[in-house]
Amino acid sequence: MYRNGRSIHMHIVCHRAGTQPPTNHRNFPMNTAEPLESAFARARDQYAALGVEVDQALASLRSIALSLHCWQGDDVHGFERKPDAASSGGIQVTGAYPGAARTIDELRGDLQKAYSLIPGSHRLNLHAMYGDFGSRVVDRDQIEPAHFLSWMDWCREHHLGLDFNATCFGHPRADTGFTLSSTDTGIRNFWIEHVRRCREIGAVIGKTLGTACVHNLWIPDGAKDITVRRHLHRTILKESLDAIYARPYDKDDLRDAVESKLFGIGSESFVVGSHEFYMGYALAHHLMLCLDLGHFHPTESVADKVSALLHYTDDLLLHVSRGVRWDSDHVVIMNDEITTLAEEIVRADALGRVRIALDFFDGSMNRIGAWVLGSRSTLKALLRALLEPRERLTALEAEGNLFARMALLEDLKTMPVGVVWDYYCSREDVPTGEALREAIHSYEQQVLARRG
Ligand code: RNT
Ligand code: ZN
Repeated sequence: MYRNGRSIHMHIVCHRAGTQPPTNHRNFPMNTAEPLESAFARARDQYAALGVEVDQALASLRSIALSLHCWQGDDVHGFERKPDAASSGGIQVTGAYPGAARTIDELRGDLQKAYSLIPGSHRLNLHAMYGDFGSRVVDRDQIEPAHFLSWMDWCREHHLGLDFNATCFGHPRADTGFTLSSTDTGIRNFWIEHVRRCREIGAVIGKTLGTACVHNLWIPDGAKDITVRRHLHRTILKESLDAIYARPYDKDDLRDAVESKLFGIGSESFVVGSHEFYMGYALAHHLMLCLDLGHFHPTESVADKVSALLHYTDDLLLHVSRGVRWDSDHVVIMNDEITTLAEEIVRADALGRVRIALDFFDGSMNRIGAWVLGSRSTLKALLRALLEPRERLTALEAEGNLFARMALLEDLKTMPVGVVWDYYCSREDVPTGEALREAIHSYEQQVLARRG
């Protein structure tokens, strides 16, 4: 069995009185005073008493592949030779923490570090602007599978599936705020060509790596102020999508997703690709709908949409993110949004029908740390959901014993999920606690600090 190219072997060294703090074989000190193995055995018994099989939960967790977004590593810059500077397209990265990746090799090194600190086997999510263009200027309507061959090789080498995204922002032809819904035929056709090529690249990626590539489409189209031609822009977007998705691909190679948004910077009053627009389009055309946790009203529950939409669509794409005020892309932490989302997926028995991608970017902290923390928080939320005594909760609800249902749900919050998590990390050969912080710190000192 492989994880990121290394063979997995379990190794737990128990604490011996009077010796150094216990470590695993990679010399990471462990968190707990009690030997992890015996703490885990007690936790397993506690869960078993509720009818929960911890080993089964861990096996399910191990099978979940998160799609890690390449754009956290360099603040959504990409590797294009840009003839001129262009607008951000409604997304903005703040923060000037040193050490952002400047080249493909640096980004790959950082990603490798991040994967080595996240338990499990995962995927990579690439944006079109991260192609291997060398020193050539390759405009977006000229990109080809050849520009992504080195990424495919890298992913194969590291046992990673690869997902893909059209990049319809950060380009002079996106400066009006409209791309696929532009009233300018030249602009619209340029972007249609770009997205068509991205789907083709995605299909090549899926076929080459033997695991379907999810191609997600998000466009920045919208306007700052009151717009009177909303219907017209949506008509144009629909026509563009029809042109883009006219070409069928084998679903084993390519899965198409479309992502809505509520508002962006510079598109506060009108977003062409709203939730209703894309939900309608995706359901009518059998595409995947992408729900980004930061793209809805603050009191709207994305979790609640899962069991509704899964009645009408085979699968869903999630962009796990954290909205704070105007920003939809803060680093994911284990908050209510993510824990209820995980619960909804697990309770609906929908792990096999949901693709989980990460989507946040923070330039104010160690970027590898941000990747790792967001990924681990997502996995931890999923683990907590997998450790729920589903049968018991279901029975209490069916009996109408609503007090007991609530009391059990409250008890679960203080069950030893942390011990199970630490055990899982140890088994997967990744550090926890202080050792994790130390691993991020030493990579910063040894690698990131050397970047100008
Ligand atoms: C923007 C969307 C989109 C982007 C990435 C970079 O609001 O969330 O998914 O974050 O494509
Ligand atoms: Zn997103």
